[in-house]
Amino acid sequence: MKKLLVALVGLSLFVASCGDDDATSTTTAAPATTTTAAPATTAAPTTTVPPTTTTVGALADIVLAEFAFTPDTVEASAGAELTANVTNEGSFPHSWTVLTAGTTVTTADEVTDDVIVAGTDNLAAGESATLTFTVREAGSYQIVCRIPGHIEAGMVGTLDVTG
Ligand SMILES: [Cu+2]
Repeated sequence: MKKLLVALVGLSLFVASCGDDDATSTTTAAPATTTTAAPATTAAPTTTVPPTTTTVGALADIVLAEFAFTPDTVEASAGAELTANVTNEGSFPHSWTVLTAGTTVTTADEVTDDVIVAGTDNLAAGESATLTFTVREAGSYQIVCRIPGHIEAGMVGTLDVTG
């Protein structure tokens, strides 16, 4: 009896699959597994540590502290608008200043207006700023903190722009 039922089910599946359209496969693609985030159930604030390298389509979160940028390397596409949300989580003032391609400085004195592509003001401890800019040419751009002494202390990074 069970055997017969299985056979019938098999037959009906066969009939169903040989339906109206024999030109195209009848195996319809399963709906893509939805990756919608489940409603947040965690109450704790997320304090995710940014990776050391961030790929930037449009947005980068940059943290300034003594004496480093996190992440220290940012990747972007030439011609794409970049928005950097820069927060000084350190105790001293800091800046996040992108220099022109080919410019490499070793002290803040060398960071003159003509070598700055974009940069925040000097941000006091706890301050943040949003910087929106577009780099049109591919290349490697040095990022520095222009507070005197901070480049020497290690506050340098790189903006890698790919064409
Ligand atoms: Cu600094």
